[in-house]
Amino acid sequence: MSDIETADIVIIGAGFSGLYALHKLRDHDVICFEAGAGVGGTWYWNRYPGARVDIPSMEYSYSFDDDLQQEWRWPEMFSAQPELERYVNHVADRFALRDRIRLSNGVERMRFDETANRWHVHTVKGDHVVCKYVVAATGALSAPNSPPWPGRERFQGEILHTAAWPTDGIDLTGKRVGLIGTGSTGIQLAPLLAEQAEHLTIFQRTPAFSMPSGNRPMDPEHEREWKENYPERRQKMLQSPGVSLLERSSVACSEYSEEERQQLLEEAWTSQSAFQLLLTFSDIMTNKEANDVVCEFVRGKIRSIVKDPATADLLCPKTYPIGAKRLCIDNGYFETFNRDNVALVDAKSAPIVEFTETGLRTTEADYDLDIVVTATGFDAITGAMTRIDIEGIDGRKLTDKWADGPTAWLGLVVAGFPNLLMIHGPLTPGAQAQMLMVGEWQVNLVADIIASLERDGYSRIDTTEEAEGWWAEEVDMLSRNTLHSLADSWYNAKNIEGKRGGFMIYVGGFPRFAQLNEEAIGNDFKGFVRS
Ligand code: NA7
Repeated sequence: MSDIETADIVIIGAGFSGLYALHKLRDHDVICFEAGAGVGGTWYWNRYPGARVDIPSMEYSYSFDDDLQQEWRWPEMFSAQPELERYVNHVADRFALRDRIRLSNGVERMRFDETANRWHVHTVKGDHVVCKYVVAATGALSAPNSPPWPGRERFQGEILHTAAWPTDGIDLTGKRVGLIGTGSTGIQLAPLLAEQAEHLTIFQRTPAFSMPSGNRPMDPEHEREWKENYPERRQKMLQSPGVSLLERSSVACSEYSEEERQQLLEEAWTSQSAFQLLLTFSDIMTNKEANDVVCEFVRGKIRSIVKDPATADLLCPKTYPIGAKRLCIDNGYFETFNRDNVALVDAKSAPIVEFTETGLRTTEADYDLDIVVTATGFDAITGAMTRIDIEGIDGRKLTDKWADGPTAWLGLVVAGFPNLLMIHGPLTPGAQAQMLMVGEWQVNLVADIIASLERDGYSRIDTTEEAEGWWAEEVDMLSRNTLHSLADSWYNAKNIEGKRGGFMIYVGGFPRFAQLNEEAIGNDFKGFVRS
């Protein structure tokens, strides 16, 4: 048991947001705890073959330091995990952040002392820090989901989760591999597993919509243009709903002829800019008929790529609108099913039941496997927080408060848990906007809030259940006005059996989100309670 230490601020997580928070708040006495053995968060843990960001790297990079964005050279348009990890390590060194980061030392318990207005933060290594503020940069996709199939201990082979991939990799030569999960992760990984393994069996519960990433080596002209115009482009990004420079159509699908629609969709498909497809018509996310046109276009692509008609049909999503959950971006996923050593199993009609000694059992058959890779996603958005034992005012636990779903004013502060400020908390834009820049923006907001509290002599910032209710209503209203709620996914907690909660992502676009935050702060901290 170590001594009790004090600090102004504890930051949880040394991912992209946590690192920037450390830099931004460096004039305070700050300690950053990180569960991983290295910095990078998502880009530290998700080191499976094929892991790659689905947003162009000139955009998916820090904007806070112009020298950094001018000097850094991204070798590819969409960076792979090793490059993102190299970048984040460079940032940690360049801005001298490492001496305040404690690696392999995740926070496991926190309690708010309401008399002293201090958080007591306890870590897995026994550190105990008493601090004024906690900035939770815990990540939206950082608590891996491992479905509780029985029999894990009797399986003679190896079970891996994509978010905890061995740092020195794994040799799949000559192995029979099972891959469970066909979301963004499974879809990135499958082609590489198929190339290495003797045989690959892919267990699919729900087929996913995916489009080609168009990744390629960095085009020097593209890089030069960006670097010459970085400030204006970053500004323009912050003015767009998804914090991106993708072109949004202002024309509804019905205004085009069938021929024009197909031509526009074809252009988007081959545009080499991921997600452009979802912006082809103005009403894709609000009008089911418009959405159906895009769905059918993608199903047509799948049928044209995959040679076996039965496999192609099984790979075609038919039960939810495209874009209602994150569109996947792939490098040859559907082509993988034309290989002789790849098989697709329908884990919807015959769900996985258990691990056996030699592999996996579904309700219909046994599969002999040497390695099972679970690409089964995350206890997203709330999991990283609820896996910490957090106790607020009157001994109330965050897990109890959020038992039916998360609440938070502006997605930032939870009533009864003062001085705990969340980056990418529930009910914020999350994956509906470019997370790196939204993270920077939220960190700046948090720094302003802390500065103003200190300046005005407050020692506590909280919110009310009433304000949480306003925000819940805003988030709910926005999602109900779109087709987002028509899919089960990590956006609405329906990816995990038994998890409760409504739609957890703010889909009103970043500019509106930012404006509402700024108005609340500017309006004498409306919805907050300072004391
Ligand atoms: P996702 O998108 O949540 O995908 C997880 C996949 O695992 C998905 O295909 C799930 O099927 C499948 N899954 C989960 N539980 C089971 C069980 N019990 N049986 C069979 N299949 C299961 O996670 P990813 O890691 O791929 O991507 C997360 C985000 O990272 C992504 O959205 C991007 O923003 C980057 P389901 O669809 O639930 O039927």
